[in-house]
Amino acid sequence: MSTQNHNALFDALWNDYLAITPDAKAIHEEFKALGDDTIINDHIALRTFNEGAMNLENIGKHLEQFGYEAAGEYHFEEKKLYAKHFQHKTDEDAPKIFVSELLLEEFSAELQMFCRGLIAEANWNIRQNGLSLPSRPWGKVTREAYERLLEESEYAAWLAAFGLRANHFTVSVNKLKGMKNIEAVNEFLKVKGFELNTSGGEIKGNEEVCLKQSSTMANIVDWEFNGGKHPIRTCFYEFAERFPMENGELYQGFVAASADKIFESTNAA
Ligand code: OOG
Ligand code: NI
Repeated sequence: MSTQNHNALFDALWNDYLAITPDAKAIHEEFKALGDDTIINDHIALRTFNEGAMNLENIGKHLEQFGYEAAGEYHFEEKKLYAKHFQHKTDEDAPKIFVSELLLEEFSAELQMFCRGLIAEANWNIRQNGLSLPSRPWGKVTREAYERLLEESEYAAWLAAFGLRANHFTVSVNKLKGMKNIEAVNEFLKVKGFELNTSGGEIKGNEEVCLKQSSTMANIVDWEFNGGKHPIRTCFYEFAERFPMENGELYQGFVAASADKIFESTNAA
């Protein structure tokens, strides 16, 4: 099978993301004004369920068509998630893709039943039209269903509302010309009035683990539910600074303890 161009995939994901993440658009403009005409993304992230045509394994196969391969795996016991990250085989500047999936069988019978309804819709849709990114292969959920899910899993509620789309893009701080490190990025964002995720500290990770990360809290946007609009957290913007390993190469993986806190950037206000 011939490899499809990943730039078109990222353009579609970026436009979809910007439309519901006004902070990302504003911050992107601020960085550009400081002299960075192109901003390189370190990675993006997708969320999914561990069952059906859109589980992590099937998303992985979809990403292979764009030249990506699996490169690391991560477990999140408390949040009941499993994740892998994917790297492009030849384009070193291509963003990595972090894909996590919700371990449905570890949740209540009620949550499982509700989510399996969404998955059945997704299976039908994907059988007809194939898997596509970004997409929400099921209809609008009700606000009541969303709030029931929130009680058990912020992740499940977010996924039910938004589906398969980039829940964040991540600026590569190493490649920013206008900012010297992640500490400077955070100071800049705070002066400009953006809300940062402080779970586990403003900066997650350190030089020892070869990765420092920070993120905004997801924007709050009026979202169309089945039954009407209601404001909820959409997507966030992340910043990552990578450090060299003992062999001198920049670390390219993720750090589960830090990722665990980054997930909370979409937690309810
Ligand atoms: C992914 C959180 C993990 C990272 O950089 O560690 C992550 C998510 O919120 O879906 O992106
Ligand atoms: Ni991330």
